[in-house]
Formats: sequence, C-alpha cells, structure tokens
Amino acid sequence: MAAPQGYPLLCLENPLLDIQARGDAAFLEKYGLKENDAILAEEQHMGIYEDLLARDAKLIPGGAAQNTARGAQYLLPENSVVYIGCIGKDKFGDILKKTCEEAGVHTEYRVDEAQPTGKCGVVITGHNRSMCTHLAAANEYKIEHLKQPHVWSLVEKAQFYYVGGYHLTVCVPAIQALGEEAAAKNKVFMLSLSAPFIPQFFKEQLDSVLPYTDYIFCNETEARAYAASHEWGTEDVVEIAKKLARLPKKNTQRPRVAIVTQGTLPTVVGVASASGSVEIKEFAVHEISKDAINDTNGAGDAFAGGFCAGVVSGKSLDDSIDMGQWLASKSIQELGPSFPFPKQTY
Ligand code: 26A
Repeated sequence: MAAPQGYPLLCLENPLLDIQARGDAAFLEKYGLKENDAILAEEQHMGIYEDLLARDAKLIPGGAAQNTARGAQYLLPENSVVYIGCIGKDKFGDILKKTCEEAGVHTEYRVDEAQPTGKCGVVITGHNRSMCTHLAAANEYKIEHLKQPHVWSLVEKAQFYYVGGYHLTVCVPAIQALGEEAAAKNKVFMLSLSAPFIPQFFKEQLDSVLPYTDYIFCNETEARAYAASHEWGTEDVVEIAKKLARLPKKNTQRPRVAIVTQGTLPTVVGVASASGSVEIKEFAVHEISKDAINDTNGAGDAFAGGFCAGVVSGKSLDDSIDMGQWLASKSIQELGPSFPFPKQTY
C-alpha cells in the first residue's frame, strides 16, 4: 500500500539482479572486460552469467539507483523512499521487490510481460569490479507508466528526485518529465553519471537532462570521461568539478553542486554561486582497513544514498557528504551493494 502522503524521495532507474563472483585476469580477458568498468552486454557476453554461476556466484539485489534508494531509506524515517523501474514477471523480479520491501522502500515497478528481469554480471578481482549488464525488462520502462495517475501522484508528492544516469540508455522522456516537475516547483533533482560509457556514448541524452540537475554525482573516471567527450582539455578533477557546477541550469533558484568521489582519495565538491564563481570543497573519506573491505561493488551508490538521506532530512552539504562517506564505508564491508543488518546508526 502506498503511503497516502507519498514519499519525499523518488528514485528511477534499472532494477537488476547482480550475479557476482570472483574472477581473474583470464576470466576478464575471455569476455574482453576491463577490471573496473560497467558496460551493456552484447552478443559475445551472454555466456558470462552461466560462467559466473559455475563459479559459485551470489545473487544479490542490484541496479545502481535501486541500491541508492535502499541506502537512503536505511538512514531515513519509515516511508521515505519510492523506487520506479521495470522488471519481468519472474523469480528474479520477485526477489527484487521483496528486498526493497524488506528495506522499507516502496516500489512502483512496471512489469513487462515478455522480457525477463534484468541482470548484471559482476566480476570481482581484488578491490575492483567489472559489471556487464543485460537490461532485458529494465530496458522496457515507458513514460506511459510514469504518467499513470497513481504513479504520477507519487511524482507530484515527492520533493526530491534521484535518477541513475544508466537510465539514459532506457527512457530519457521519463527523466525529462521528472526534471521538468522539479524545475517547475523548485524541488531537488539529482543525477549520477553512473559509468564512463554514459558521457562517452549517451552524450546527447545526458546533456538534455543535465540542465535540470541540482546535484551531479560521479567518480573520477566518469568525470574525466565527461571532460573528454566535451573536449574540455583537462583531466584535473577540481577543474572538471568547477566546470560541471557551472553548466547551464534550468532552475536558477538553487545553486548547482557537482560531487566527484575518488575511491579512497578525498571527495571533491564544486558549489556554484549566482555570480558564476565556484567554491571547491574537499572531504576525506571514512577510512577502513583494507582487510575490512569485502567488495567495492555499490560503494558509489551507497555514497549517493547516504548523501540523499542527508539532503532529504535537511542536513547541510557538509553533513550530507559525511553521511554519504559513512554509508559507503559500511556498504564496502558487506557482500555487494548491501548494508549492515542489524541496522547501524549514523
Ligand atoms: C544500464 N546499466 C549498464 C546499468 C548497470 C547498473 N544499474 C543500472 N543500469 N550496470 C551496473 N549496474 C549496477 O551498478 C551497481 C553497482 O554500482 C549493478 O547492478 C550494481 O548493483
């Protein structure tokens, strides 16, 4: 049952089940994968899921923004988060729905009749993860679903939107509709760049929604991929954060904030002012010993989840970043994009 008052945070993207196992250089080479990357599966990758299962792979609920939704709800009061995306009519879809329910995240999935629930092969080597996604049903999300009265009423009741950039490969009109709603009513719109291939190969789609963003999230590799695809002529993370913060913006009542995480290096944040100048801030991560790291799959999603929780609960930028760093440090001590149970408090 949907909460009658709605959910303050609405997240949209691709619901996926992660099939995660340890691999090695030969395994990566077999499928032509980099050790730390995210790609869309092509014909030659389709065997990877069976191959991972033969390596005793774990099935873990994933999908980047779905991880962020669960992460934000982890820190927020009950009934704070609703997640939207498309699943298939199958067991994997049931697992995703149940995991969200257990995490207290309300789901409004479109259920596709024909395609199976999407899956993401995750190959862990050391502290790296390589992801290969077969979107299947997740690719069937439609704006018509978002515009149904019972779904759109959740959009209207939400005050904060978080969209995973991976959805730019799926349904740009849905992202634009959320962006328009946010800009028209001075609500908060947040977007992650998700992976280097988004600015590389979905540049136009990305640039069509960036003007709506109040907060842009990316890691250093995605920041550099954005800079390269826009021929900015710099690989310097501080320079890129400044330029991202200064990009044209639809809602001028809020300053643009660009947040670049860099693994264990400090998070760089650019905050634009009305005059066009950008203030740069740096925040150390919550360090944990290397031995305590389980795997880093979902670290960025967890960071965004903690950060969103901060913003939704009216915390300052600095406090919200710290909540993001805290939740990321918790998530990398778990298997896959998960959070400690019993619940730990920030
Ligand atoms: C469209 N693609 C490639 C994707 C993804 C994705 N989530 C949505 N769309 N590729 C990988 N992921 C998810 O990223 C999480 C870690 O950040 C994985 O499912 C994994 O849980």
